[in-house]
Amino acid sequence: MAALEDISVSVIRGKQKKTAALAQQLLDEGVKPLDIINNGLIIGMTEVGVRFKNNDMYVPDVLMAAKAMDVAMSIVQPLLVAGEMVSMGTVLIGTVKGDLHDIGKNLVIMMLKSVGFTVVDIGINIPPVEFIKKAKETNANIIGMSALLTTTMLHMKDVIELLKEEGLRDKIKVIVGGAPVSQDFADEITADGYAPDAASSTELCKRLMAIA
Ligand code: B1M
Repeated sequence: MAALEDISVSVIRGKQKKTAALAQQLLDEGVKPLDIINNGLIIGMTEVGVRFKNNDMYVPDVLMAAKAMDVAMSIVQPLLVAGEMVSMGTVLIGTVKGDLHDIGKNLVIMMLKSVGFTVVDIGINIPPVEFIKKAKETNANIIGMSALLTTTMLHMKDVIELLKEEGLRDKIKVIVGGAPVSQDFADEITADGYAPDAASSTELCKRLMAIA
């Protein structure tokens, strides 16, 4: 029997093959995909964040851990979204200009998909104009922006300003998140909502779509 702790440790150690094998084993043993993510993979990645901050892990180790997490996600994620769900709305999501961090964004995407939102992932390092262009193309109900750097989070305001200029501000809701982002910052830039983590982003989007 594998334990969720085993997969957390495997992510921390950046073991791709082992993490993938453990994900499959846990699934085979009947552990729910969401449990594997929340109580295994995320716990591991959170610890990676703490160790990186304390200089107990360095960039290459962190990249290996992120890769191990990605590999396991590719096994677990399809099972989360499986099932016939009516779309709750379209969320366009990306990491803002100058920012390459996507682990948190990808978790948010996975969670949103798992509860039935259609999610359009436009990737990382996305300039404001691209957010607006893609939102128009996909008829997005919500634009979600992620930022992990105190320097790049400032671009979130630019997207909101551009939405206003395009006359779209009252048609498209805006949510923001990422480690340096806070409710105060979201209020300051007049975003419609802030989610501190992937799980609460689903509740926020449901609320904004008036589903919850
Ligand atoms: Co970077 N990095 N990094 N990094 N990195 C941080 C963010 C940092 C805090 C580390 C530190 O110094 N302690 C620091 C930022 C400091 C600051 O701005 N105040 C930092 C730095 C400085 C840098 C570089 C500048 C380092 C360098 O090159 N000198 C560089 C910048 C590159 C760039 O973006 N231009 C850089 C590079 C990298 C890697 C490439 C090595 C790698 C990213 C790999 C990848 O994403 N594919 C990396 C990583 C992994 C981290 C840490 C260790 C972990 C981030 C992470 O994935 N956390 C991070 C340290 C830390 O956070 N303690 C750090 C796990 C993830 C699940 O959490 O992303 O917060 P998070 O997402 C959460 C919530 O925030 C929320 O839900 C998620 C899940 O619960 N959320 C949302 C996120 N987005 C949301 C959107 C929403 C709603 C909720 O709605 C739309």
